[in-house]
Amino acid sequence: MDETIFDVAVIGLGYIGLPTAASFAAKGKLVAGVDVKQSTIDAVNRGEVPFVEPDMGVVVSGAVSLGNLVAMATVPAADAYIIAVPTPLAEGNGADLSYLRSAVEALAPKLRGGELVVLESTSPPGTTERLGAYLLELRPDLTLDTPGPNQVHVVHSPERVLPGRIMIEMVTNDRVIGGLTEEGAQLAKRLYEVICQGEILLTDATTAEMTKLVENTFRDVNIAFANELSLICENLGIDVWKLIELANHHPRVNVLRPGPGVGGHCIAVDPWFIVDAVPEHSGLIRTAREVNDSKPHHVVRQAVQSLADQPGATVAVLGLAFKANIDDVRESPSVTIVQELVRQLPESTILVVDPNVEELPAGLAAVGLAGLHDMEEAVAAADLVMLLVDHDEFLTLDLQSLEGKNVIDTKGIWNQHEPDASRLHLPAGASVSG
Ligand code: SAJ
Repeated sequence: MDETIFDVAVIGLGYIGLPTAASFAAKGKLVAGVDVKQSTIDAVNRGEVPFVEPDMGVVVSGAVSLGNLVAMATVPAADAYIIAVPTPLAEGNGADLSYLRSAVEALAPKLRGGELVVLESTSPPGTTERLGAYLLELRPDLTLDTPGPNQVHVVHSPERVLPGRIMIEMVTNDRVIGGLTEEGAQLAKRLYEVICQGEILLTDATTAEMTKLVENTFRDVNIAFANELSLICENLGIDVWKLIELANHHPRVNVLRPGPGVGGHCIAVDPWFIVDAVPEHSGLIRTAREVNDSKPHHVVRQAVQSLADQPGATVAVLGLAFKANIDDVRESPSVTIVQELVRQLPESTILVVDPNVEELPAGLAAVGLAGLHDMEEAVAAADLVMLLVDHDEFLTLDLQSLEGKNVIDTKGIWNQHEPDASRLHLPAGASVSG
């Protein structure tokens, strides 16, 4: 029997690969989704999304039931390969490219010549060129830049969608495509036009890699400014939320929001790839990273100080995910904060609440926490309530329940100066610090 040749094979069915695969399949392409995790393969083939992301369920289940999306463990033959595997931080601030190497090793034997290979994973400058070189090492019969039947087109097209808005941004965001060759970039443009309504901008591969890193670094540096302001304001005894609200009335000022630190697998990671590439000129970027990384420890210090004369106090921690209304706990500052609280407040009971997270991450189970708690019950039992994530559910908390308790509101959602928070007047007796 002839082997099926898929239109697109997406390698890695995570937060980016799965919605990408489903979006192509929804547009009528025959798509293979490849993953190393059997539970992910089984979930997708049942039409289910194995994580929380708005609007993705209906697209995945529709694509699977139409027969356009099939998940599998091995890479099949395809006309286009999209690599969407993790590129996490390695020792010494570089990227761990081992998943990428495995993906290239898995697809190399399938190439017949003429295919498009797209790297979507966020990558340090030069990675796409190295990917191409590795491909040629594995398949010396192929070529990257000599036109002909043996040419394989390698490009980088960084994913730029925002968790929580992935299905919308996958379609509406502009897309940058950097090719090792102009022809490759054009081929990739024609592919992405199938799912992307935004502008498609063509460049070289290294500029495309840097574009993605710069976007996340821009955000990191700006969040670091907000986080630094929160520390300065604490020292000056002024309200950082009010200050930012006032400053943002200026037509060219848009200060971001302070918080308990920067989480996620992108913004907390990508700036290091630039620092690693050109350390001698990355002082500002490095400092911003350090400011954001220090913020969880500052929040822990605030908590410990506020309980100095209450040994054995109960602490309710609201929010474990790395940001609002998602279930992703990767690099979450909350996880660091809870771990530190357990260590520094050994006599205290720590009650963790997160309506989006089903089970405690391993790092918290390992420090002896038993499970997750109901918001109202945890707050009722607590001497100190710490708000770490602005999940919608926490906005609905009856603020009378905070009466007489210490409150650390790192997101400013219970702050009476919030412009949209007329209902959020704190009861007498509650003290809030941000
Ligand atoms: N945060 C703040 N203050 C703010 C905004 C964010 O403390 O004013 C914190 C969040 O709470 C969270 C972290 O920063 O812990 C990151 O959240 P985010 O919403 O800024 O970004 P991510 O990591 O969910 O997604 C980013 C996006 N990049 C940009 O907006 C430039 C997204 O478009 C990328 O596709 C994604 O990284 C990625 O995968 O690289």
